[in-house]
Amino acid sequence: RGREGGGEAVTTAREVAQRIVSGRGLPEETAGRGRAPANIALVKYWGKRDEELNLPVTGSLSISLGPLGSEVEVSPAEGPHDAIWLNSAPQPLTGVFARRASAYLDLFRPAPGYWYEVKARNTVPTAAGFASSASGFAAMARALDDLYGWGLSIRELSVLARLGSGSAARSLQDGFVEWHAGSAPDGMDSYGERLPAEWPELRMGAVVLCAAEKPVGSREGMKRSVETCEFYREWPGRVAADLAALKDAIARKDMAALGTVTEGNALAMHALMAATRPPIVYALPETVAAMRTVWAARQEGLPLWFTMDAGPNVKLLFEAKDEARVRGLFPEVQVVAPFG
Ligand code: 2P0
Repeated sequence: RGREGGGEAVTTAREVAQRIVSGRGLPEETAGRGRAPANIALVKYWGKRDEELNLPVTGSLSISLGPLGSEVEVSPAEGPHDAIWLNSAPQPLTGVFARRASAYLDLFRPAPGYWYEVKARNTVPTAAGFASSASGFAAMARALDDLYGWGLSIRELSVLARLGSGSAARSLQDGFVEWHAGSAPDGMDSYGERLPAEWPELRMGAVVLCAAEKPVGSREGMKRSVETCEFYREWPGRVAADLAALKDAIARKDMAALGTVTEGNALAMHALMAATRPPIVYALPETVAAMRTVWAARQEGLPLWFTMDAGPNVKLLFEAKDEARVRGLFPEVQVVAPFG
């Protein structure tokens, strides 16, 4: 897997970005602002067909977390380097956050030696266990669009956000968002699209079991799975079936069907991870205990399901009418109403 070989000219992320914004010159404003929601995948993204452009092997489908996400302000700066702030704190240029932000800004510099100041703020509680890189890059794409006055479509913004982080393609809209895998080598058909569905009673709960840094990042982990997991070939077919079942469940507002697909897809992804070499296991004893609590509660009639990402924390899925019982089981849960 990976990039097409055979002497074909490969498309770089900067080429894609410049094609989208081409001929639309210098900033129109002195500062641009953007905000974007975090998202949690119900059918997961795990594996790329192109690492430069963050093009996925499969589609995925997430739910956005409304007010929880990122806000970014970007403006041209004096230099001689970018100035990057996170939650009001200046970020060291050699740190992971500033390096990733500057690498993304490289896609949008009108000329070498053109610098930016970025002020990023996460509205996700830092320890909530909701990823912020997706909302961060989506908010950054929106802020750049505002700064330059490009007037890009949601679809174009989603492609630009994806160049920063794959899952950011799903953070341009609220509600349920499907990220189409696409098949074009330049990825112009790989973007997030909102499903025409509302589910005001739906709730997502974050249960933080461990806030420590994860042992293997998603980027490295999914690459390793594609290269070494002998079951990876089963994954695209599984995702296709799960996507179809999930969209059907959403259209019918069938909580049991949504929960069953979501929980099963997360467990299948974690099985892929475990069968990767060397193995990747994110679950802690507390993670397994939380899973068992959910299963036992479901046996007793509580409509409650979970999902997990590339870490030990658990996210719960349920409906508003069951919130008190869920809080009884998980007193520390942070509950989000994705549809406000
Ligand atoms: C997801 N994850 O669908 C899956 C589930 C983690 C587990 O998207 O390399 O940070 O920037 O494209 O988007 C996390 O991966 O990776 C992720 P890159 P990203 O939410």
